[in-house]
Amino acid sequence: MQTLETQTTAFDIDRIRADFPALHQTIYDGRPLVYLDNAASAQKPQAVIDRLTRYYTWEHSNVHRGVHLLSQRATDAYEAARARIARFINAAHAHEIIYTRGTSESINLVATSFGHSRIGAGDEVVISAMEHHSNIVPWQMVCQEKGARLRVIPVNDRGELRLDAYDDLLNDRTKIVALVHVSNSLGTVNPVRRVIEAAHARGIPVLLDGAQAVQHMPVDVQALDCDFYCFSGHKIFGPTGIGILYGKEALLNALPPYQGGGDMIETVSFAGTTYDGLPHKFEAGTPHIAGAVGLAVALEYLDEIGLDAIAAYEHDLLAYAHERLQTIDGLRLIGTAAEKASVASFLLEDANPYDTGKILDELGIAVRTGHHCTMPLMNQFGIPGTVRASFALYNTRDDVDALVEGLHTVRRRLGTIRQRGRANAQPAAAPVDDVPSIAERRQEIVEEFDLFDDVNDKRDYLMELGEAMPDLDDAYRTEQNRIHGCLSMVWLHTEARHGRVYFQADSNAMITKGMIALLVRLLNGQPPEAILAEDLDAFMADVDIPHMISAQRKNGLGAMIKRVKLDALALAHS
Ligand code: 7TS
Repeated sequence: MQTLETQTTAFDIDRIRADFPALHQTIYDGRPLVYLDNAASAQKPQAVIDRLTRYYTWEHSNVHRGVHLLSQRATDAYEAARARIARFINAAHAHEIIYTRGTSESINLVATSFGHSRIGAGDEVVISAMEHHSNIVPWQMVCQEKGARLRVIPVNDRGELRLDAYDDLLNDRTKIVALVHVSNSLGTVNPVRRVIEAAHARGIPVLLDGAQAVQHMPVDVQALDCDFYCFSGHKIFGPTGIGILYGKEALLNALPPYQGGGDMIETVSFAGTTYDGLPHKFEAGTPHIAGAVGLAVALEYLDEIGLDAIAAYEHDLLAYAHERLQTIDGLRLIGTAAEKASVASFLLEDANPYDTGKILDELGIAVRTGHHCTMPLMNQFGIPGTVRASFALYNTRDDVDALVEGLHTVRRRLGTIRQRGRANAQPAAAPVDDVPSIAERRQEIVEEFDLFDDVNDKRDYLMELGEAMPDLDDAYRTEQNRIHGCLSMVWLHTEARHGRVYFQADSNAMITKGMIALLVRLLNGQPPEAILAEDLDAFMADVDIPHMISAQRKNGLGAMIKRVKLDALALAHS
C-alpha cells in the first residue's frame, strides 16, 4: 500500500502550479496572488485554455445537425467529452450524463421534471440544514406549487448531519432526498452512502449536490448508488457555463423533458411532439459545446494526477491550515466536523467578515466572505457569515502561511483603527443653530481624505471615522431603523429638533459604519431642505468611496443615501 508520504512525493506541486497561469500573476503593487477562493470558482490549467482555443480555432460549428466536416468535428468532440465525463464519475452509460449550465441548473432540472411528475399534495422532500440555496430554493418552489412539504435534516454544532433525526424524517410521503455531498461553507463531507442506503431501503431516490466534492475526492456514482449527481465545470478547473447532471438511465427515461426546443425532439407537428431519447431529451437548444470539450480536458488532467493523491494532499493541507489558524488569538473556526474537505471557515474576534476580507484582498489574498449562499446554516450558528478560505490541489503551505500572516495584519490594522477612532470619538451632536453649512462640512471632509494618496489609507481613515461616531442608543436598534439592502447590519435613527435633522447610526461592519458616519457628519444639524438638495452620490465620489468598496457594497451605499433622503423628506413635511 502507498503511504501518504510516497503519495505526496509523487504529487509534484511545482509542476501542478506551473500548469495554472493565473496563479503566477501579481496584483495591486506587485503582490503575488494567493488564491483561496476555489469553492467559488477554480483557476484553469493551460491544457483547458489551449483546448478551448483549438476548439474555437479549428473545430467549431453547431452539433448534431450538419452534414459538413466542422459540424462533424464539433459533434465528435462534444460527444467524446460526454463519454470522458461519464468515465470520470464511473457512470454506466454516457447518455446518463446531461449537460447543463451548472449545479444550479442541474438541480432545477430535477426539481422541475421530477417535481412535476412525481411530487403531489402532502408529499415530502428531504434536504439538510447545510444546503446551498441552489439545493433549497428549487425544492421550495416545487413544494409551494404542489402543496408538498420541505423537511430539513438538522446539523449539530460541529456542522455534521444528525443522522438519527434523518432516519426519523423518512416516511411513506418522502418522495426524494436531496443532499449536499461536501458543504461549501463548512467543508463537512457527508456520509452519503449511509444516507442513500436508508433512503433506498424505503424506495426513495437520492440526489447529491457534488459541486464541492468532485474536485477533491474520487466519486463513483455506481458505487454510491445515488440516483442523481450534480456538479459545475467551473469549480473543477473547467469552463464556466457548463455543468453536469448524472441520472440513472431508468429514472431519466421516465422523467418528462425540462425545456422544449431544438435538438431534443424526434418529430414535431402542430398536433404534438415526440421527444428524442437520452441524453438529448434534456438538452434543448444549442449547447455550450466548448464548455463540454474544455470540461473533459479538466477531468482528464485530474485523472492523470489521481483523485486519491489529490485528496491525500489536500487533507494534509487542510489539517495544516486548521492547526495554524488556531494559533491566532480570537479566531473561531466554524465547521469542525470529523470529516472535512478543503474549506476553512472562520471568524476573527468580532471583526465583520467583510472588513477582514477587504484587508486580506489588499494583501493579495483572495477569500470569500459572507453567508456563502447558505443563509439558514449561518442563522443556525447565529452569525451573519464567515471568512472562508477554500483550497484546491494547487495551494500550498506557503499559501496557508500567507493567510495566517495576513490575519495577524488584519487584527493589528483593525485594532489600530479602533483605537484611533475611539480617541477621536465625538459626543452626540448638540442641537445648536449655528452649525456650518453642508458646503463647508463637505469641503472639510474632502480635504481630510485628500491628505491620503493611497486608497487603502483612505479606507482605514473611513473606518476610523466610523469608530469615532457617537454610539447608537440600544433603544434605536430596531427593525424600523434597519437599512435594508446592505450586506451588513446598518441602523439609522433620525429625529428633528428645532427644524433641524439629527441622525444616529451604527453598523456591524467597520467599512459600512464609516460610510454611514460620513453621511451623519455631513448632514447632522441641517434643515431637511438642505439635505434634500445635496447631491450625496457626488459627495461620496469626491472622497473616493466608490474605489474603496466592492460592487455589492455600492448597492448598500445607495440604500443608505436613499434612506437619509427619505427621512429628511418625511421631516420636511412634518
Ligand atoms: N451547490 C454547492 C454546494 C455550491 O457550493 C454551489 C456554488 C452551488 C451548488 C451552485 O453552483 P453553480 O455553479 O450553479 O453556481 N457555491 C459557491 C460558493 O460557495 N461560493 O460561490 C459559489
